[in-house]
Amino acid sequence: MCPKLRRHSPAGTDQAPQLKSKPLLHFHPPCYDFSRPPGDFVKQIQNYIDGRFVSGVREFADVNPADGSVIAQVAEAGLRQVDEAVQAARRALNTEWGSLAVRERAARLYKVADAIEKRFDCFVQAEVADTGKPVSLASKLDVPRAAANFRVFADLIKVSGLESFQTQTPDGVNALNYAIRKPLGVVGVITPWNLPLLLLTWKVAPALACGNAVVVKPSEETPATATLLAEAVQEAGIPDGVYNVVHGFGPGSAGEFLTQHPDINAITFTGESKTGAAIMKSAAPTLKPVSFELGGKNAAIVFADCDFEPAVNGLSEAVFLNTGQVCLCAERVYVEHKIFDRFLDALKKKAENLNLGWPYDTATDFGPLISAQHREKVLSYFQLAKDEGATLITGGGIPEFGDARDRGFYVQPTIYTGLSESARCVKEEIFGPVCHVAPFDSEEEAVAMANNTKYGLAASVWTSDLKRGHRVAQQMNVGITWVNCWYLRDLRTPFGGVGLSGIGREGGIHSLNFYSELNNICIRL
Ligand code: NAD
Ligand code: 6OD
Repeated sequence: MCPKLRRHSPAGTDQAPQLKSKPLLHFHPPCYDFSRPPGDFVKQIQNYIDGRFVSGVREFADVNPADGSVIAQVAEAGLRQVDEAVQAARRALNTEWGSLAVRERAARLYKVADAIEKRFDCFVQAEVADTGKPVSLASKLDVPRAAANFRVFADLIKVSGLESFQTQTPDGVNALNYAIRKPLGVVGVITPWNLPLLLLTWKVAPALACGNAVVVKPSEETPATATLLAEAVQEAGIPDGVYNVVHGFGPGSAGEFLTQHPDINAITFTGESKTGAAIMKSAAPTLKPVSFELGGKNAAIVFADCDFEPAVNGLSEAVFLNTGQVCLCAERVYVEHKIFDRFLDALKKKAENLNLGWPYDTATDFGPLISAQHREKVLSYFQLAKDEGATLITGGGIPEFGDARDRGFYVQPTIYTGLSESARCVKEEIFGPVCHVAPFDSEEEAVAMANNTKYGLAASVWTSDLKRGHRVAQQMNVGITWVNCWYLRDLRTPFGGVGLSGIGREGGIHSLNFYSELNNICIRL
């Protein structure tokens, strides 16, 4: 049985329900030995370089956010390990991998997707233990999306086609121009903790589809699934050195070493806006191209003519999914005056009905925050909201369970109203299960309030008037606007933000364009 499940099985108040599906008994490589004796549940998570699991310069603890227990010791990569990973990736570009036909590369990506699905329970268990997210969410979103990322980009690379132009100059010369797609080389992939496997594969799959090799640096909070992916990649026949994992932190650690490394050809990063700024600075001397998916302070606009119940349900998801730790979550909700009180009351009921359970309980729909440090940050905003004069509608504190969850990092789902548009709680990204709800009277006012931010990742608009839906969506100063839905994804669509929310777009052809160099060839006919 997976030790992360066993962790909560002793009788008494710590008892937690088991996963319904059967956990894997054994999982290789031995750094993930789930067959260790009861009680001995601390695992070793190692770096993965050139097809081998290797230690680092020191170890750090991987903590279960549900009860604060240590679930693994993680090997932190130093400069040497990062350099070895980069050199292994460079060498891999000159092996079979560098000359594989596109169709064969795609075939191996399909096999990675199959290998993820074969280990479905293991990935779910590792993701749940690392993040504290409900098992229902990891099984429905994170792990299936990881497999889908590989399949979608394998499909796309096969049909991405080449641009070509037949050229005729005024003096009668004819030429044929066509562009071929070449890999960038070695791509550094740096990812956050909120959707660890989903966001990592969202970058790794298109990078590999384009023929690159990667060195990934998952968040120090969530090292497990990136490491598990190594076995899936191996099983799929992807040569050693194409996929490497280095563990560690940002500044003065593996993250920074990667961004500074002269043999890394590009950096793709998802995380906080201020980290993006630091990475840009450290990648500047070597002029690495960057793709940045950053923070947000997303708005939702709810018109009085919305389909009320679906809008309340949609907003409840948009605010509280993954305990509010999705970059697309709505932290600012603007509701037309005519339905303001009714809507606020309905959203409050949804918040109060969320099931704050053990992550492994299939009935749980709201887990802890990622860490003690992140909880401090979220609680400091709860205090700030009070200081700024907010009216608390629900939540605002720490729930009490009377069991080991009290040692975890839970906060209550929280709703405020009554703040001015210039309040810090309305301006700054909190990244927790909290929103501020404010009324508006006119469409113009709602659009102006929604756009009054330095961020620009996502927005949602809730209305039964289709014309208004289009009109308002087109005025949103963001990268993605949903109308009458939220986080409904088609992986072929452009994804990214404006302002402090990012640089560039990934998704579909946009990912292929970032992860490859186009070489235009002009042939005089
Ligand atoms: P973070 O920026 O603190 O860390 C992200 C990654 O960057 C981690 O792996 C971390 O170790 C690494 N890192 C930190 N400093 C670094 C440095 N100086 N050099 C190199 N690497 C460094 O972000 P987080 O706390 O893990 O994630 C939460 C943030 O991510 C929120 O702001 C959220 O909005 C954002 N996010 C954005 C998207 C998006 O698609 N736009 C998606 C998910 C999360
Ligand atoms: O679904 C995706 O492709 C994606 N990039 C989601 C980002 C979520 C942010 O937390």
